[in-house]
Amino acid sequence: MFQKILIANRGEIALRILRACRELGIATVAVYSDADRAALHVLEADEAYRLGPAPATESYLRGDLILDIARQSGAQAIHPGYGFLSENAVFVEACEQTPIKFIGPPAKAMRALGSKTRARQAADRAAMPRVPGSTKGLASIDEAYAVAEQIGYPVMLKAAAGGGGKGMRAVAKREELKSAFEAAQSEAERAFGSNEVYLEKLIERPRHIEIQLLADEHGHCVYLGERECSVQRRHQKVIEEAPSAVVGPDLRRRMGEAAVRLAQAAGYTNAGTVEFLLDDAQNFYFLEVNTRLQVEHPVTELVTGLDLVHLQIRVAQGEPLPFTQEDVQLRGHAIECRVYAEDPDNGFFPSPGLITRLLQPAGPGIREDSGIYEGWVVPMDYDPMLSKLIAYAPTRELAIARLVRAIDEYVIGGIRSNLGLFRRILNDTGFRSANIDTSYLDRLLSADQPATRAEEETANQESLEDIAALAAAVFERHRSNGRPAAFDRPPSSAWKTAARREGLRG
Ligand code: MV4
Repeated sequence: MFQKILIANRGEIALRILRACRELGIATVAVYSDADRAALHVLEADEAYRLGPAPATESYLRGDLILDIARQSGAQAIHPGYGFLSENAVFVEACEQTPIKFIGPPAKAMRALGSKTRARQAADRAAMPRVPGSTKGLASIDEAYAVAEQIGYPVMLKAAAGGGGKGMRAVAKREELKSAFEAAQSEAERAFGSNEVYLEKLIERPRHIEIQLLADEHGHCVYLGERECSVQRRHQKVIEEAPSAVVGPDLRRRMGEAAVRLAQAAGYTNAGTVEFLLDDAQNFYFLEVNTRLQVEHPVTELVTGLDLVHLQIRVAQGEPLPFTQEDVQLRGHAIECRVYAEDPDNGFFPSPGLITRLLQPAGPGIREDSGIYEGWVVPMDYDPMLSKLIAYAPTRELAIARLVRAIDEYVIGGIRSNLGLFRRILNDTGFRSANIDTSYLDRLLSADQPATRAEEETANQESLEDIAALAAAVFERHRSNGRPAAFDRPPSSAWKTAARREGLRG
């Protein structure tokens, strides 16, 4: 049994893992960069060790230092969270050379599923429906022409080492294939150090549905239902929910059983997610596997009543899954909003800085997984996710109502956030009727473009008001002897810059 776990992450997920450890009576070791000395995960952990300067390559990505700290502190296991080292097979192999357990799949399974062409081959062996196209890298443009001809245009070029939409190109017709192929190859080489690209048939207006898996080290694997993740912008998920409004018991079972077959064929253990595209005729196609705990895992926890982090730790200790597939029952509906320090009115520009006010929502059916506190400076060095606001209710309708209510309670002062965007999505008739696909949010956001002349004039007027407010803020700052003024919504980017400087000095 683990007595001590090192948490190789930061922010809300480090706190999420810390809480699970506390509940299981396991001591915690935090690691941090210079930008995170005052972060909540450092304050809350039993022990904390400095990794290095703010850049992730010099801190949270330093697998060598993290393993040294695990040894030094006497931790028996490392939980990687998501991002950073969580899907790094080289790091997992390094852990496998030591007595320290990586809480996640074995390196071998991670490698087998990490390459998308290899994962497509594994999907075929597991009789899992996948998008038509190649299962090996394209050796030449002539091979690309031949495959595209066979599956029919439009097609999609993808990088085998890619993920999250990077190195991806849609090709409408034969004349566009050559230049897209060459561009995709060089983009893949630059981004991933491998120029392997392959072809798929383009699925139009798909939904993005994923199946949560959990496997122990004794050959048992279960699926924990699906998550609907179609509401996204530039491959960043914005809202996730469970269950999907369009997945019934039969489709769920077929997707779930296919995902389990794939995991078992790859020797997968611990938590993992199989991503699918779902077309408007309810055909599902395997897309890729995420070999980590995901950001959106809470919606699955709420509808299954399970604690995924407890279960990850237990199966990593060698315990068998404490339940079977038949025991897994879905109940109610959960929806998650990813709250970001970014400004939807200004091209989603990141807005890190000092949090001057914080009122966090609570009450019936509300869960907030957060890593922030009043007085903390959100660093500009990492992904600016502030928290995840999750509602749970017996019905989708009531979950939406609870989220809207919670957003109204939520006050984050000093920095911009995307809370207003959620108010808009949750009140949209398309979202309310679950009429969503992967282009849904782009359509919603383009509805207010381009700005009309009248709107531009209003905007000009508002920027004059901003300048007046800024002058008042500067005056207030002087009057209050250098302490920040009590503004919840700083009116301008100049003020943001000032707040950022303030944070850097602190
Ligand atoms: C596709 C697709 C349509 N057809 N593949 C984007 C991220 C990467 N993991 C796979 N992606 C897509 N692959 C075929 N053959 C559309 C997407 C896609 C998408 C997928 C999931 C979630 C959001 C998306 C947004 C745009 C495109």
